[in-house]
Amino acid sequence: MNGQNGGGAGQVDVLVVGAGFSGLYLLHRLRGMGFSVQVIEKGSDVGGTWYWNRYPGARCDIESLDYSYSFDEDLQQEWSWPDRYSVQPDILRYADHVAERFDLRRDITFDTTVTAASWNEDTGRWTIDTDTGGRFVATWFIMATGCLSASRLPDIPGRDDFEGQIYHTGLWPHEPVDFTGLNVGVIGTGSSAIQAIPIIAEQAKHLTVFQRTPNFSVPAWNGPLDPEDERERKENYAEIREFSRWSSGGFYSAAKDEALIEQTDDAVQKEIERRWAEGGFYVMDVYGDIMTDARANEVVAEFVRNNIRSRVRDPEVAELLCPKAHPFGTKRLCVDTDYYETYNRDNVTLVDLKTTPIEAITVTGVRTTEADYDFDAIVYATGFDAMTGALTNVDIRGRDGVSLRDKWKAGPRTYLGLMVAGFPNLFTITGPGSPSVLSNMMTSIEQHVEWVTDCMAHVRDRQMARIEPTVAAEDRWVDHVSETAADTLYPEANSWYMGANIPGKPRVFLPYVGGVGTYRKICEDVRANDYEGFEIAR
Ligand code: FAD
Ligand code: N01
Repeated sequence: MNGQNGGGAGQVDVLVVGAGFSGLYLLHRLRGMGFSVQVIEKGSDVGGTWYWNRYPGARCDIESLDYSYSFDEDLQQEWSWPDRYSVQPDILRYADHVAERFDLRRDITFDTTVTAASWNEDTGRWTIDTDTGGRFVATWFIMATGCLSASRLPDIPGRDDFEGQIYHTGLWPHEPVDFTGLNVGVIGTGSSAIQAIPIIAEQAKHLTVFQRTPNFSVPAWNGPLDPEDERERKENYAEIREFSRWSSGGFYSAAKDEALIEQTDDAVQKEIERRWAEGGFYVMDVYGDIMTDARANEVVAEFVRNNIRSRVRDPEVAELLCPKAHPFGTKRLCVDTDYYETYNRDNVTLVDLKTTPIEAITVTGVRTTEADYDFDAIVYATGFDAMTGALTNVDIRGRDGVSLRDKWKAGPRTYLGLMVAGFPNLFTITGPGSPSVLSNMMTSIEQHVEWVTDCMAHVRDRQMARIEPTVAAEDRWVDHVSETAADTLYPEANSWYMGANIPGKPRVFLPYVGGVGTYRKICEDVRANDYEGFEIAR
């Protein structure tokens, strides 16, 4: 069962799909509990997101001291991050270190994609097929396939006609790409683009950015990790991690409950500036009502717009870069280093696709309704089929052959984002209906992995063989997730949180917006109440 590469087949207790941070921790923990485990990974090595997203400028936007595992005290004390927000190669080096440290690779089969899985009611087992002809039989089937792993090229007419170099940020080549002296077009202005654009602009002869929707981006204030800060954090790591587990966003930030609209203008200005000076996501925690009250949100939104206006010299370009059609934070906040300043360069042009949409990709570049642009290279920073794409890419069939794709036609249905009625013993790590992408994913991954593995051990220890949610519990949870979102401003944006970036995808708010701590409490109560909402059977 120790296939490093190639097809492989056999019987195991647990089949895990994906060797990102979720899959690695699952493997380590399940092994420690005495389960036999096989991990299948499409890529040639570990790291998931950080294996695939090698575009220039790729880095995390949760501080590395938070965006790292907390489950092993020695690991978190011994590992040192060079930067406050680490670059992709450093995060990948960390994933590699974890795989080596815990000897994980021997149970991972690389270069293999899981294509189908079906539940056999008589045997109480999953049969899992791969693209290399492998077939595995497992009692437990865990999709650790990532929320942002199904990268997406938009269906623009003529897309395959372009004869220059084509890149997608989420499928970047392993060898460095040098844009020196090239005319480059970047399509998209989400988090990936905002990180890549300043660096591509430094290399390229000319860079043209095609923007459909401007995003709110805040400065990271990145730099080398302050040794004193590191020492202090590590001394208090246990406390800090525990705080994060019960926080709203899963990282070390004290969210303010007070309402912005009840403060004086002067106090608000000072508080936003204070949070702004901390950099990145900390500004989201500035007041308790900014994601629920449009008036409060607009105050922060205008603060960010004014910052854009102060950073971009050409007032027309600055206005184009100012988001006005969606509330602050309702599309994922971007965190940048010198993004807006890049538009002050002579070799950078911004094209507003709202007024001049793309008509086609041509042999030589991009045609909008206004002009033809010729490029040596086009970079698609066009994102992912988020949260559900990697799950529905696999033909998963539960009881009576019901397919997950069919069950989720009108939007994903899960209980707690963890399990699906009709699909016994299938778990989805950071699945739709859990806080996942609205949080520091490391915190959410650890919480899910620990809950799932404890649940499996519980079923085993009771001499039982299967667990699945009831339809009633699932229905209640789906309603709760959408009602919680409806109380916020999030549904107002055409975001990937809403499935709005994929034509035809149902418009449903995908993650659970109740907060990491609240969600953890719900999951712990479910467990304490003998897995309330689940049926456990022999
Ligand atoms: P992934 O890392 O996505 O791993 C899933 C793995 O499953 C992939 O390797 C994939 O190849 C494999 N897989 C999928 N389908 C199949 C299949 N059918 N068969 C075989 N293998 C399969 N989150 C944060 O909290 N903070 C950040 O700063 C942050 N930065 C990010 C930056 C980028 C560029 C991106 C894209 C995401 C970022 N995220 C961030 C989210 C990030 O995805 C998570 O933090 C985390 O890395 C997810 O880990 P995972 O193991 O759950 O999924
Ligand atoms: O993808 P996105 P991403 N024509 O979907 C545009 C995480 N992440 O890869 O907004 C023209 O956000 C699209 O336009 P619009 C993070 O969670 C984190 O950037 O749909 N444009 C948008 O501008 C993030 O949210 C980091 O109108 C088209 C862009 O492409 C998530 O991954 C870094 C188009 C896609 O933006 C995804 O980010 C990177 C079309 N047909 C990623 N189709 C960190 O910093 C799409 N677009 C940690």
